[in-house]
Amino acid sequence: MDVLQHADPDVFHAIQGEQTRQKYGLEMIASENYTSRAVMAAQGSVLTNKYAEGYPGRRYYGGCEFVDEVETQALNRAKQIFGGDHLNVQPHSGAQANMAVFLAALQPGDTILGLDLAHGGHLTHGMKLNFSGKYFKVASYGVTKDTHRIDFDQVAAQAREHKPKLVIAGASAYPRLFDFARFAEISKEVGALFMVDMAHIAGLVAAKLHPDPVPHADFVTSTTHKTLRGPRGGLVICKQDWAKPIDSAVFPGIQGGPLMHVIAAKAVAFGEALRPEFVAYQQQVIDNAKTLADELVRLGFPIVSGGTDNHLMLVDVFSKAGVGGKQAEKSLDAAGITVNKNMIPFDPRKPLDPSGVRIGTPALTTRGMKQAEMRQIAKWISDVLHRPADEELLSRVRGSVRELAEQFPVPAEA
Ligand code: DSN
Repeated sequence: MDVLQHADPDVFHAIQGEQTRQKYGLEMIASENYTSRAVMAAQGSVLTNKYAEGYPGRRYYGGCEFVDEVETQALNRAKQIFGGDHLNVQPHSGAQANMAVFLAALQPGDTILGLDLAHGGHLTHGMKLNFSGKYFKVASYGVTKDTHRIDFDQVAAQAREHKPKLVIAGASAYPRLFDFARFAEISKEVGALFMVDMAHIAGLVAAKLHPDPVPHADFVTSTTHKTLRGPRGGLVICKQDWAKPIDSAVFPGIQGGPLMHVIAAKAVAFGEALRPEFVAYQQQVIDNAKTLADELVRLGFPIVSGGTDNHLMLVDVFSKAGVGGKQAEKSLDAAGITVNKNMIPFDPRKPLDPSGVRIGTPALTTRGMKQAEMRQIAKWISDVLHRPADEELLSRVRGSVRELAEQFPVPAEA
């Protein structure tokens, strides 16, 4: 960073600002995490200079012997973690991983069936402005009104009615375990392919603390930067029959040169995920989420589905505190607690100012926080949400947040 300070003070200044924000605030966006310094070192390495279109041993450029080693390490380690017949670690993101599956398995105009965005689904599972919604017909399923769990009667009914070519399981805001076997059964019944987007839960799957999608799905896609705690990027795992179509869909289908520095960082993160302490970390992520959810319930906040089995929860802030998700996000941020506004299932309000906020524990758990800290944070969240415009309170909580944050260094500083 010294080099950058002298070479480009403007960019350096912005990065310093972000580093300070990450250090003194409480990062509770469920899809974010802190990578290790080793992951960042690989990502900031000379591998960013290298073009390597193709795959290990069959590249379109010379000088690929070392990047071949790196990509092979990433592939071997990912396979050790997740199993699966064939893997591709080149997707630049989770959206690219999903796009590769669509390109490999579907024709424009085919039908997909995924979780409704308003019930916790993802943009790439059929949102109308996304490629998935523009080039494919979209059918959706949701959660039940009473349990807020996936409504499998609806999944089956929608599958029978729309005869999708691809059924998708996976979510951005779903706090319960996925029953992948049941999805696979329904897909099979209607002759559909089955894809699981495990981006949010990949770390839990790696630690065997969430049911494993790999045996059940034709395709499993993921990001590498959420609970998995690697660099920003994507990954596809598929059955052997799909190996060639997936590889050609990633390159040359939707991408050119792979980001070898990111693939190196993925390899490092996969190495970390193979260590025993990674399982303890993921267990703590879940324990922290359960404690936080229980405490918020105790303080009177309705939590979607009544709690959580994973790393995140959806809190209905509007019905308890009369504050919309937009204001809740803003006031919590002013108090040093970063979350995102989020629709809750059957939300009477609009996406830009919904009834809920989504809260996750992966990043704070990486800093070493445990149940006692979660209880304290729940109290601060409750205080802020009851008096979201009280500047004096927000500033007091911000001070306390900073004191707590200082006791738990972020990996970039440790
Ligand atoms: N944007 C991510 C999330 O926050 O869940 C999903 O891609």
